Amino acid sequence: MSAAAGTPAEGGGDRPWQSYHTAYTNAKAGMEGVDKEKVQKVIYEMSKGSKYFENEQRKEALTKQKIEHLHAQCAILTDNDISHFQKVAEKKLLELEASRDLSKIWLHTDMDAFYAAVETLEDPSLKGKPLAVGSMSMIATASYEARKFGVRAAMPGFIGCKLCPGLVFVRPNFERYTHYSELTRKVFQRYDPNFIATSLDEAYLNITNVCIERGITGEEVATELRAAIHQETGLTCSAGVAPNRMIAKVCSDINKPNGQFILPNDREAVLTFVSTLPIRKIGGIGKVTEQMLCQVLGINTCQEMLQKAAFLCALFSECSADFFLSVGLGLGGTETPEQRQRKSISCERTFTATKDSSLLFEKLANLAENLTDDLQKEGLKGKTLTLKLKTADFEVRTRAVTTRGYINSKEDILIYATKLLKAEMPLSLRLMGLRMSQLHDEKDDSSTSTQKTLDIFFRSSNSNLNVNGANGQSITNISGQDNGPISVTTKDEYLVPDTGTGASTDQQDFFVHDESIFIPEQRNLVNYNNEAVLSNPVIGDGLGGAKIDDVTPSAKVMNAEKLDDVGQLISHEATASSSKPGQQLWIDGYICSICGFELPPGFEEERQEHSDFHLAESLQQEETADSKRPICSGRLAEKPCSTTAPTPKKKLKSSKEGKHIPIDAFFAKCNKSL
Ligand code: DCP
Ligand code: CA
Ligand code: CA
Repeated sequence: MSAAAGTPAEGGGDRPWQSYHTAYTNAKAGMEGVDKEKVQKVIYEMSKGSKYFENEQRKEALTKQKIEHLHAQCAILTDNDISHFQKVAEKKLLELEASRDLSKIWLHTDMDAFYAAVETLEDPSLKGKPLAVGSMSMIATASYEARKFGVRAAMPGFIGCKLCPGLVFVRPNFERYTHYSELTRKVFQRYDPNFIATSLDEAYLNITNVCIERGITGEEVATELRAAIHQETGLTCSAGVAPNRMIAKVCSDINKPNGQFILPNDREAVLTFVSTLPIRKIGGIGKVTEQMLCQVLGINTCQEMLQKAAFLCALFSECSADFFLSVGLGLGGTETPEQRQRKSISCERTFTATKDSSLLFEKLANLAENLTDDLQKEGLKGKTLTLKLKTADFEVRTRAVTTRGYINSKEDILIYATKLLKAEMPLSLRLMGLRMSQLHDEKDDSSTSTQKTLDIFFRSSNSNLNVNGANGQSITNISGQDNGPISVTTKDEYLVPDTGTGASTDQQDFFVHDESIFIPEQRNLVNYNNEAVLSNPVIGDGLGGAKIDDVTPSAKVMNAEKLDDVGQLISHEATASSSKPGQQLWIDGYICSICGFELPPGFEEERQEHSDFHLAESLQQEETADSKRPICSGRLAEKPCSTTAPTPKKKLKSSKEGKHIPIDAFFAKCNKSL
């Protein structure tokens, strides 16, 4: 096996930026004509020497290591091994083919330049301007006008300014986005009451019944649904229709913005579609996976997975190989996933940094009230209460208490939350959040007696919060006067990383694969319909519909368990073991340890971008602190960093009818950017 053509030169040479690939250089819709090399050069030069840059290099080195290891694994495969795995692969392909279901029609919809479009709708003077929603540290999204310059989501604003001197900035307003998101969901509801919302601006709808009942095609549903969304919101979206969700999502990107692409429920059409489809277009295949498959096995398109099926089975875990082979066959989820049990309910607020303790306790009381309302509305109680704090210096801390009984009253929540907050005082905060996890339906709750012991403990002023800070976290039993057993979990994001686990975890992640790099989409779609996205809009941290790639290699979640005073096992909330600045982990496998944003494990690419966002955030903080000068000064023409005030809502006109890109041109374009 040899490395695929186009492997970037290693780090050096006349043009070092050519080997510098970050999330920012990966083209999004609307970035087709962008001079990729110019963008790469600007990004390289502006981030060289920074923490972000170092981290990118570290990630690059890890990927290289992974690739080398795979090469070595390939080299030791004997002819016998290969023929064995060929048989394994053939059997697997037959099984997968037998599972092909062409009876369902799925529609994936994705709003166009969502935050930017909402802001333009609210302030029509922004129309036609290169617009970035976000700040100098982080761009949440860019208008299509700005994308022409290479400006895109997850990029620090100061780099955006350099690429596009006339870039106009608008601060994000998440309440607005949630409002518009809810309007779109009302429309989705009409077509599929069990629609799956995967972010504020995206959803999957099973439109099989609508098509049958009304005797209309998937194409007609897509046209009608997009018109209805425009009618209700004044915003445009794009849609894809296909026999399964995996392909439907790819299709919704083809004629973006304000377009749609329909793939018929026909096996040949699906196979033809995947025969030229670049693997990176598949949700779950991010930069690292792409590089590995391309450089080790020469796989660029989905169909090439089939040609290399034996090697995929030989080199990867069964679960990963299954996923790759399904991609090659163009298979994806067709059944509506079971409604997943909600894992937690949370709320958080960002505010201007303050150290006024009475103000902070007042905010805490409001949060407790909101959390109580949400819990009671759903008839839930919880056992683990987590207090999340973001200090004025952007340090994120979480402090959790696990009770033996279930609670949901404002009084109880506030008692525990107050105790947790008091232990941190004095400090200046810019964000507070409360989360209740280990949820239980009220009707099954029989914990009244243990609750009493907890209450007594927390009301006791002599309780001893014995917190051990090793690795930025600890799990400690706290005994109050009545020996009521509870535990407290603490975590600081900015403490010393867990050097004991770092290197080996990287290796494990790589060899195990399953949960860290590739996860089949159909196993992981979460029905967020009534879940986190609605109840926990991403307030303050700016990643409504974040896109992602591979998990930070050292990411590790530990499930701590301890025996309580009476020898009973208490399961603690999973906490992260590493806490270096910018090192963000997925608590419980789906909650960002830094901002609490929730993303199911299948969304690997989104996760990478989300991680990149946090890195960019810390980079910008450092740079700002270092230079104490406005990073964009002199570079920003026209209206830099303007913050727009809301103006009366006006309807957007649909601007792009009949401008659809033919499928071949689309993929030719994609291939060029590989
Ligand atoms: N978002 C974010 N940070 C990111 C990516 C996205 O905050 N790194 C937010 C802003 C986007 C919204 O999520 O408006 C939806 O993300 P998309 O990836 O769907 O991008 P857009 O809707 O902005 O543009 P497109 O037209 O490409 O879908
Ligand atoms: Ca979108
Ligand atoms: Ca989206």
